[in-house]
Amino acid sequence: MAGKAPTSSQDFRHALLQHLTYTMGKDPEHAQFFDWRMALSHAVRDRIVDHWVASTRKTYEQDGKRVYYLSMEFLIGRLLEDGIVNLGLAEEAKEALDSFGQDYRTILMDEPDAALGNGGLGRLAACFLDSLSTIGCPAYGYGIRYENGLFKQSFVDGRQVEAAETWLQEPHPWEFERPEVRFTLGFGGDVISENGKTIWKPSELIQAEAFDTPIVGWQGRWANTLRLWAGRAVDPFDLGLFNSGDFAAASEHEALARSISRVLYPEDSNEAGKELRLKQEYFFSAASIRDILRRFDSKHDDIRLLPTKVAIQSNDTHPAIAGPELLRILHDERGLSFEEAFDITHHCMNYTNHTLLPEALERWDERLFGRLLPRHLQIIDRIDDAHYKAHPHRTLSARSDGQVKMGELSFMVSNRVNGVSALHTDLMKKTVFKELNALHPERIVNETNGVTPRRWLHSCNPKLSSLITETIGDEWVADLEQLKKLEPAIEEAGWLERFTQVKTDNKAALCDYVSKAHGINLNPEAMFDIQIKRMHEYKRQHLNILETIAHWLEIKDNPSADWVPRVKLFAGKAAQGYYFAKDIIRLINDFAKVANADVDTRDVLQVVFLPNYNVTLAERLIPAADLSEQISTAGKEASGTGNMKFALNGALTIGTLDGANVEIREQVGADNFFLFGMLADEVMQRRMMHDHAQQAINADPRLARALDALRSGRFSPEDPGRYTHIADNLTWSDYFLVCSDFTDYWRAQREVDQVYTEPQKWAKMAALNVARSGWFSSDRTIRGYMCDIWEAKSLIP
Ligand code: BZD
Repeated sequence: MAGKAPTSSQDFRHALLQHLTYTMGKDPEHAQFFDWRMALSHAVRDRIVDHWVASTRKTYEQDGKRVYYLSMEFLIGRLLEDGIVNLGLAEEAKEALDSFGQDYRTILMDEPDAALGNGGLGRLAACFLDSLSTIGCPAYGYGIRYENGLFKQSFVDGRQVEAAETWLQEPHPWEFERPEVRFTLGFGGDVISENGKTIWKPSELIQAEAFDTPIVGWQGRWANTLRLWAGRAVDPFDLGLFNSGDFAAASEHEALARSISRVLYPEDSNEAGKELRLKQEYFFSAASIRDILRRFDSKHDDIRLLPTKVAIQSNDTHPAIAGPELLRILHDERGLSFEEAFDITHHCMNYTNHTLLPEALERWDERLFGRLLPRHLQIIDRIDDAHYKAHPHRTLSARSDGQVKMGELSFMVSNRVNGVSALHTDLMKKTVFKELNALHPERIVNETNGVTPRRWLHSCNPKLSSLITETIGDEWVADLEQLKKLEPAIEEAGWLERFTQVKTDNKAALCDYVSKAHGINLNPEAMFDIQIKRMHEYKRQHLNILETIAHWLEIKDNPSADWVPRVKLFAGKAAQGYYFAKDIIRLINDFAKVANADVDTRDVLQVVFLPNYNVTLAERLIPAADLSEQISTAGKEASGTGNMKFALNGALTIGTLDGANVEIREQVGADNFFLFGMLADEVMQRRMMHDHAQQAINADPRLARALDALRSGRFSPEDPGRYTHIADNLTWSDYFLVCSDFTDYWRAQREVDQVYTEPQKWAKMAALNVARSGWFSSDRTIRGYMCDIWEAKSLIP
């Protein structure tokens, strides 16, 4: 049956049994969850492959423009349910498993979560893959097949402990190894001149081998490819060394080559400056460029047509070396003039910026860069020279102060540069790319992020999805703006009650999970207030916990008052070397221990930090949220995408005017959003005051009391000084203006409490958030890229 698409439950049952028997070599009597999951995955995969082959064939036939999305990260999570849902096979799969006495959910949950990304940037890439396939835009995702994805997080005495992630330990059913697609890449060595030609002679060679994963869109109308590269040695095994008894040295080349695709570097890691990271960036960018050219060459003789067939998107600057690499091949290897090579490269390349934080803008020491990529450093100098000739008064360059600046380089090489929310794009023009924008005012465009409704509503929230489909039909899944049609229903008798019931059921399901997985019983009647994201000072998880501490102290003053019960949930990972962020995790855990044990307060306030945040945990938490915490310092969060997922699932946002919060508030209406805090320009002004934090502390006794509680050691009696440095940091430096925003945050939180006591009002606001979040579909974002940046077309008729 393999390769033939099963249609009915009967067919599907047969396909399942075939794979269990012939792919897994198991008898149903003895099959484990793993065997059933693999058999199911293969049955679904066969069906996907049919669409995949048809799409690939059509792409070759039509020979239109292809989009290449280069990203160091694809945070794809689990794929089985995605495949089943997109193909509309859920009923068939359930029935087939049922008939063998297997539980569908349990089998789905057996799949490891592919965490090939750190956070928003990687998850955005995964949502984009889903939308590209749903829209039918011929596209390839290119990245690295990390053997170890983002670390697993656990807590020991409240502290984050990291362990290696091992998603590839079990066979991965979704990928196809392509041993025939291999490219040899070089590092180091010399650049020489021969007969007037410049030739790079690398001293170290490595191979990149392709692994393909089909990505099927909604209703299987199109499927694209995610191609991930794995490092391989050119000569994997030295028989001479082995025979001489040096077994370890005999395989050393292979071990070294594999290390290039071994680990995902964590965001903000102090280690990120290491040579291996730069090697990873060149490795996957160079392999992808070769693959793109090979595909182009198979159909075309005239390289000048490249920009009509190829649009390359660099997801942040991590793949920025792809530009100089393409230029090098066109100029050095194919003999085009530098100017022509640059022109072609420029018309193929585009760059998305995801941060304005100066410390996060990628820069490389020019000595390291020149040692690994000597020819590319020369090419970057020529790009600078050419830019200088065209714009003699400019002061910026891609290489200066002993560094190679990947943001500036990307800007100069790219045809279009985009920000990820309206505010962020505006700030990009005013700050980091001010000078370059003045020279190239047409280059920067905005494409506000979005999320795929298939995963982030249809799959993760089946009850809300059913209610929506019953109310307005099912076209919303591929056309999310249709959610607007819910608005009249919200006014109808009984609808809001059903909507509220869905939330109640989702909260009960989360309580059940937390109880089973962690032995903690949450109060299902309470408001579920959730902050889930990477741990970072600018995201201000410490503002949240400080306000929670202040609130707890007030409850303790008067335990019998009429408090609105809350469950505060946190989840998120801190980079291994980011000690302040790790201390905030520990503080939340330490405080939770004290507060959750306090008989005076525990009925109205519970605090839980759930370990090992990943895509799967987000899928459980978001449908159960009442309140979404989006409280970054204005001007610092480029967009956010979690904020969109929460609104789409009927949570209300408490947030600053930062990133895409601005557009969420515009869409859902100011009345349906709890706004607080300074605006981006007020933040900049306020920071100029040397004593901004002390002024804020002096003006707000609640804040002063919370900071005193930190200093007193109340939450860490065994080590009273543990959090003094956090209190000191906030008092004396407070770069992210936690203290200055505290009072208004407190005010907004009390407004939240007030509205929560009026269930009708709350439910209506939440329902309006769902109805008005259609614009945040990544389908809309991808259509924007196709039109404004790539000039690409859908091949679905
Ligand atoms: O990108 C995030 C931004 O912080 C979010 O505001 C935004 O919504 C998303 C998507 O545009 N940035 C990241 O996730 N960045 C990283 O993960 C990262 C990874 C490696 C190195 C540097 C940053």
